[in-house]
Amino acid sequence: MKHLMLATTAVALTLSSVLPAAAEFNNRNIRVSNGINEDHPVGDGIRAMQECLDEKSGGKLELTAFWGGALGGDLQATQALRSGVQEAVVTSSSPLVGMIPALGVFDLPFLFKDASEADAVMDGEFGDLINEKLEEAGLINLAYWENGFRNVSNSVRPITKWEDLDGIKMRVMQNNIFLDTFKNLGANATPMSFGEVFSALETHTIDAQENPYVTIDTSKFYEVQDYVSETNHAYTPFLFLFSKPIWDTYTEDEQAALRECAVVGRDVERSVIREANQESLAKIQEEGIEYNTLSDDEYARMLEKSQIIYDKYREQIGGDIVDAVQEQLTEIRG
Ligand code: TF8
Repeated sequence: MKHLMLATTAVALTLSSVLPAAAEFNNRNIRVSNGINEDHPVGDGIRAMQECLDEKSGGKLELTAFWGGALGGDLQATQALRSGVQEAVVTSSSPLVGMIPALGVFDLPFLFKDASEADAVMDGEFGDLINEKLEEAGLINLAYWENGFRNVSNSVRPITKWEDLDGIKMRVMQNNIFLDTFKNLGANATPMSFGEVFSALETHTIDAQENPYVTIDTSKFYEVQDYVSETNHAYTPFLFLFSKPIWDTYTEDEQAALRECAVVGRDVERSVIREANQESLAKIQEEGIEYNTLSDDEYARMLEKSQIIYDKYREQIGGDIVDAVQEQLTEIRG
């Protein structure tokens, strides 16, 4: 009997080293928290990601998306990931700067000139460097999706030069770099979580906010704003974050499928959002928003005025991080 067992084990061992192991997938329900609404292009990205997961896992890995901050704001949801009580969140990097200072690099004003620069930086070595910092904080970044270039909306006047921001009560995301950038331009800036913005605009607790056109559209800010000015003052990525404590209990096959499918979703989301941006701008204008751009000279003055933020926050972000992004940008710009 003992011999038989040993022989069986030996055969099993030989077989397992010869045959590829069957892919290991368990039934997993993955809750994905979103601050934005379902008609935002992130919705398209998540549907594409799910199709990819269905194929790879035979329907075992299932995403359940929550919208409009139903599971809490970006910061709260991210904390839930770190403590292992929620699987995933699609969040802007900016509200997380307090826990991961290196993320502040993306808040440096006028860092990227266009989306292709942002893609190259996020999807390249620099993105990996930031992912390491996230992992140290208990967060696995599956991929960089797009929130996008940010523009100022308000209910007071068109912003045609930085001086027009003077005294405007403006909501900014919850970190010092954004706060200081707009204080430095003369605004009366105040940090606030995204979920509070609509009603604060509606009640005139604040006059202004800044977000990509798609968000101004899908979160209906146009209903409570009169002007949109194309400032393109920052590009914020969306991070597709996964809880590291939960991640560590998943099989290698599950992890690989999630990483690969998050990239499939990313490509769909980016392409949809880049088209939707112009459609959203047209739509909010039809809804009565007055739109303006800045002249090249005024744009250059705003950029120049904002350079002080780079020196002020270099140390907090990490000199190595700021140098690394600037080196990569120099390379890209040739
Ligand atoms: C902001 C961000 C948000 C997103 C969203 C809540 O202004 O741009 O729109 O992070 O997921 O707070």
